[in-house]
Amino acid sequence: MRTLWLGVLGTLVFGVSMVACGEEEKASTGTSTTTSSGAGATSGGGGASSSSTGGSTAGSGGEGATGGGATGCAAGDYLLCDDFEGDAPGSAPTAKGWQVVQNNGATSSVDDQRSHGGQHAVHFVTPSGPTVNFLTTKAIFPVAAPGMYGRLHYYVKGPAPVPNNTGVIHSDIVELEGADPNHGNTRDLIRWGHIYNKFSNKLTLLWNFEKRPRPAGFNEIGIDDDMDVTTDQWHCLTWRHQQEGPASQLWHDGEERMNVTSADHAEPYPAFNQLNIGWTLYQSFDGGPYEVWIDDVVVDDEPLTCDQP
Ligand SMILES: [Ca+2]
Ligand SMILES: [Ca+2]
Repeated sequence: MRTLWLGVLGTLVFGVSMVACGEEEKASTGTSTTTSSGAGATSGGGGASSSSTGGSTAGSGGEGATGGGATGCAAGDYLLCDDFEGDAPGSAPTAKGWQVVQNNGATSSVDDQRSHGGQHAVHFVTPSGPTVNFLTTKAIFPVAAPGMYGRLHYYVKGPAPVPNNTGVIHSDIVELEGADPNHGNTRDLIRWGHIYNKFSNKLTLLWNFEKRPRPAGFNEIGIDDDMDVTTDQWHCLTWRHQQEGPASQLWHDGEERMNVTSADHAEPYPAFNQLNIGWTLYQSFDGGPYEVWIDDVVVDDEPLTCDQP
């Protein structure tokens, strides 16, 4: 079922998000920022993206363990493909041009503790919230095609932290942003994320639309799913954004999540010019740090599946 979570918890979430999402906060977070050039190339950083480590659940997107054939980012023609095999363990994941944007002690370094494919994945550690913890790139934009597609594999270490003040923890795993077509200086942020709701006791998926700074009369829009995302397991996230409509679709482990796919997007989407991935969150919590691994990130102007490189 569809739940307008802001309708239920609007005061709590809205109030916290006002602080957490402020333009000022993000603008001042560049304490660990590093930049390297030329994201988005499709040349492969070391193959071997097929794997038997992914605990994929059912669904058409069945991941891992495919074996054989061309593997790794070199096997596909993508706007962006990163298996993080080109980054040394312990280093920032910048081989493909990501810029690291963090605050409050958050880290995102490549490690070999676990991976979906190959040996490496990015390990996002977020000690407390609200905290920015993103890898960002502008290098793949503008994208000429009307549709934009993405795919990544992610793993949330369990037990996931729980909210300590508010009823929820809202985190963003993929954020696309661009200039608001109707409000100068405002950035539109279209997000796929998760929301842990302590009343339902679920870590579920979320479509979220935010503007920074918020124009008068605009309230953050959020629509959540009803499935409970299991921790300590790799999952595959695939998505589509379409400016016409606008429309968005989300698949989890190959299964389309209709609750968030069919969201009524009353606001026009911007022309995207920045992609952020990671685990940025907006509330304080107990039981941290929040630890998440992301691997095998692909972005393209054509549909993507879980099992292609
Ligand atoms: Ca392509
Ligand atoms: Ca990898």
